[in-house]
Amino acid sequence: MRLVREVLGDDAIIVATREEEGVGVRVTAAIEEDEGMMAVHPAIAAPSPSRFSEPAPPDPVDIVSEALLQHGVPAELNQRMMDSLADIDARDPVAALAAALDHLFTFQPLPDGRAVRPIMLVGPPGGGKTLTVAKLCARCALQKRPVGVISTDTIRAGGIEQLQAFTRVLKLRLMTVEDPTALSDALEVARGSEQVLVDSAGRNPYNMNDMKDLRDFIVAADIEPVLVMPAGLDAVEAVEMAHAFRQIGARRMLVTRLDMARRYGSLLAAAHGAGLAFADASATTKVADGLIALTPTILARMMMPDQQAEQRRAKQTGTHA
Ligand SMILES: Nc1nc2c(ncn2[C@@H]2O[C@H](COP(=O)(O)OP(=O)(O)OP(=O)(O)O)[C@@H](O)[C@H]2O)c(=O)[nH]1
Ligand SMILES: [Mg+2]
Repeated sequence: MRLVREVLGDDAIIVATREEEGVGVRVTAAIEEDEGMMAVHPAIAAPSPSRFSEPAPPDPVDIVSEALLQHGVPAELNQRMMDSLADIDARDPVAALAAALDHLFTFQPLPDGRAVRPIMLVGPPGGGKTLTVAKLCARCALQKRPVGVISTDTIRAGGIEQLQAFTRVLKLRLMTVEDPTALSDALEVARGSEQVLVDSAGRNPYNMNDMKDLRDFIVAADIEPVLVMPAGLDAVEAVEMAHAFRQIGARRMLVTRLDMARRYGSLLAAAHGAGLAFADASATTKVADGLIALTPTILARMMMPDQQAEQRRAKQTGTHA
């Protein structure tokens, strides 16, 4: 009370006090108006606003704008996302970001059950193709769905053995093929499976021979190439890579290493720039922890984890962030 009176004068009254974890005690105080003033101006009969009252909660759109900058979303895409928020009445920042993502991107997670076409994981070296195949195999094996697994990675030393280590544990037969004709034969063998997954060797998107070799595998049968794109690349580089893989037929992008990067701007830029749909996301090296089927809300939550924690805390304590 002494502190409050020092600041607001002798007419000050304490309206509310509340203990806040890690902060101390928050005191809301007001200055009492005299009776005559209240009678003349009924509008101020309510407790007058105080210099210590709760600040207005921040605008969700401002929080999204801040997040897009932090994620290094390139300026033009950033502007488009912000423009798309103009007509949206967002309740909270995650909902606002999800709405912008929904407006500008397509989300098509890989099938959890039967897949119509075999899926070939393609992409730059080291992006996470083999680990992704292992995760998809494990998902099928857990659901007791018959799965066909083929590796075309006879290029890198140890490429086959790496996948074999997983298929052995899952008691799956791994077929290995060296050329497009052999792939076509292996796909015939795996025809009865609910899903057929094909691993491929890492390819340099800027090397024409590399990309031609890969295209030869893709056109050998009715295969869907899915680009595996790691987070953490330069945004312009990611867009150019995505374009190169789109040219050989990729329409979806599975993003990896989300646990190893803090900025997802390059992934948004790649998907938007090359017109690829988001499929699933990988955020762990653990095969058993699998993949995350992306939706606008899930991606928005992943882009604003602090915001999520803050909202949960606010719900529990009844405060605004
Ligand atoms: N932390 C983390 N590591 C990942 C993730 N995905 C893949 N990795 C790791 O990245 C490395 C490369 O993964 P691979 O699956 O071998 O990548 P690849 O695309 O098959 O590589 P190449 O066949 O050499 O082109 C491995 O050490 C993986 O464990 C992920 O989501 N998070
Ligand atoms: Mg590999």
